[in-house]
Amino acid sequence: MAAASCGSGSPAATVDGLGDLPAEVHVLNAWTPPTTGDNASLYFQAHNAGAQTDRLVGASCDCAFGAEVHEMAGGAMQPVAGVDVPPDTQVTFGPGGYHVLLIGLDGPLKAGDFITVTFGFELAGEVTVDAEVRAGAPDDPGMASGMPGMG
Ligand SMILES: [Cu+2]
Repeated sequence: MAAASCGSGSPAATVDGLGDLPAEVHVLNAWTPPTTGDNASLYFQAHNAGAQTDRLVGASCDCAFGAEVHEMAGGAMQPVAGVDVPPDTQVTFGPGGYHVLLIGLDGPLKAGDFITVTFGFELAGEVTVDAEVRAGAPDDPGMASGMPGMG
């Protein structure tokens, strides 16, 4: 799988009105905990290799009815319009912070499965990666108690 390797993304798009400056964002290390529920939080890093601040504005997955960009604020999650990714910067979308919520899953997500997720960036356009369904990740508060790694 190439999902965790920088430089494996889609070809760079051109920024309108900015000449040939490339807009290039890589999504790295995308994963989600296993679930039998309707929704799942998706975590990843977004690396902006371009010269302009880009912005994550949406996502989609064939595995789910919809997806929203969320943040955790005061212990509750809420939708946000977008998340800026400055140039030459890697922004972490992780447990307790920004994440993408997959809404209305078609079926259970089992450890070891991969789901294909397409992210929408304002400048870079669509970036598609395979996200791993990963049990017992050490930084996942939902898995921290009770269930040591299943794999
Ligand atoms: Cu959320």
